[in-house]
Amino acid sequence: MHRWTAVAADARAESPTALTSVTIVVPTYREAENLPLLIDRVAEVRRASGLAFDLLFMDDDSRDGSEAVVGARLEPWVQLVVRTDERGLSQAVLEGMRRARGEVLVCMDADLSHPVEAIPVMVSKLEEGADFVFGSRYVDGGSTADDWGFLRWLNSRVATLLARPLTSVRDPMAGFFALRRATFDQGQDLNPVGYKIGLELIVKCRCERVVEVPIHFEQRRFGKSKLSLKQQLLYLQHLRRLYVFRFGLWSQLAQFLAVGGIGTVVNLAVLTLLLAAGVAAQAAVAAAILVSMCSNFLLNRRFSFSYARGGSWVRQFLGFTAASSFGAVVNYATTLFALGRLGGAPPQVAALVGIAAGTAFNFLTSRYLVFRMSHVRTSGR
Ligand SMILES: Nc1nc2c(ncn2[C@@H]2O[C@H](COP(=O)(O)OP(=O)(O)O)[C@@H](O)[C@H]2O)c(=O)[nH]1
Ligand SMILES: [Mg+2]
Repeated sequence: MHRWTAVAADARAESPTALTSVTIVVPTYREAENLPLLIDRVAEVRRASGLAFDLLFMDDDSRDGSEAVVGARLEPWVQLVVRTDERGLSQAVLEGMRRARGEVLVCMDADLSHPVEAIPVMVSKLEEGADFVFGSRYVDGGSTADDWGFLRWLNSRVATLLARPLTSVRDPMAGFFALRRATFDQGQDLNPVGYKIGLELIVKCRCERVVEVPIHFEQRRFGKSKLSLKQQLLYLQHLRRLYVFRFGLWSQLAQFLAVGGIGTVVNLAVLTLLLAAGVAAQAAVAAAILVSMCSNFLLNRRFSFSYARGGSWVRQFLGFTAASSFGAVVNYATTLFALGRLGGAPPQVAALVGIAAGTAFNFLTSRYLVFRMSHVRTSGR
């Protein structure tokens, strides 16, 4: 731990890019036992590094004595804000960052799992030109406490893998990170759901130079983790929003194609069931198409084009079925055209060309006519 402090102090000496004031934003919920220990550790690093740290606890009305504990230790560089209107880790962090005084903003857990001693190194990385610095368990020199259960490890790895298209960072999940206030101020549309505020910030603040410094991640000693199953499900919703923000039209197309895939399964399942129930083939095929069109509509409205959920669903449904029917005509006409042009190629190749043309037609009309952007209600959906 002392190695970090020494390195950072050297790196900062008289540099024109030196960043001297640092606000450590610590979201807290029922962490009273941990707070005095954390204040002590920050005080020690503060003394050793020469950085002007201040510590801002953002508490969501824990009512567990946190206020009294911090009140007893009050110094000009230690503050506690109690939020009573809403509860949420990411909201608490964002509000803390907006209130923070420092040129550098650091976020860390209150539970002593993140080493305060790494902060001077993180600050020096920002001074060297990084936009964003993560404390990382998964780079060389990083580690986690031995008693991390397999399930928790697996959970963290899967979550990281899902974020891979957004960042090549090995560990964007540890919740320990630093950025310049100026970078934070560039953030557009900050609207986090759930726990992964670091991921939200690197995407929405368009951070390009994201670096990691190794940390040893300690198991919390007091209190319980607040990471619930609900938070983990919210993570999927959060990821989807970040994909839309980063990849725009491409992410809509990917969702549209996935919905089409699901629609195919729905179609075949309904057809199989109806045929098994003795329904005549013509009627069963028509019903299967109708049901899959409805499921495609619902899924596209909920996911691919969720920004348009505020629009009239009747108008959208009629538009979607009309566009899909016309898409079938485009598919048919293109297939016939391709059959004529492709000479000796098997008809399946022409059919694939037709399917591609029909799908492109459906996607473009859905995106630009049926679920037009003019229906956008709020940002970041
Ligand atoms: N203000 C606030 N802080 C929270 C909330 N949920 C968790 N925290 C804090 O956020 C940090 C991370 O939570 P933690 O339970 O350690 O999650 P884990 O590290 O993933 O197990 C801790 O300092 C918690 O006290 C919340 O709803 N509001
Ligand atoms: Mg924690």
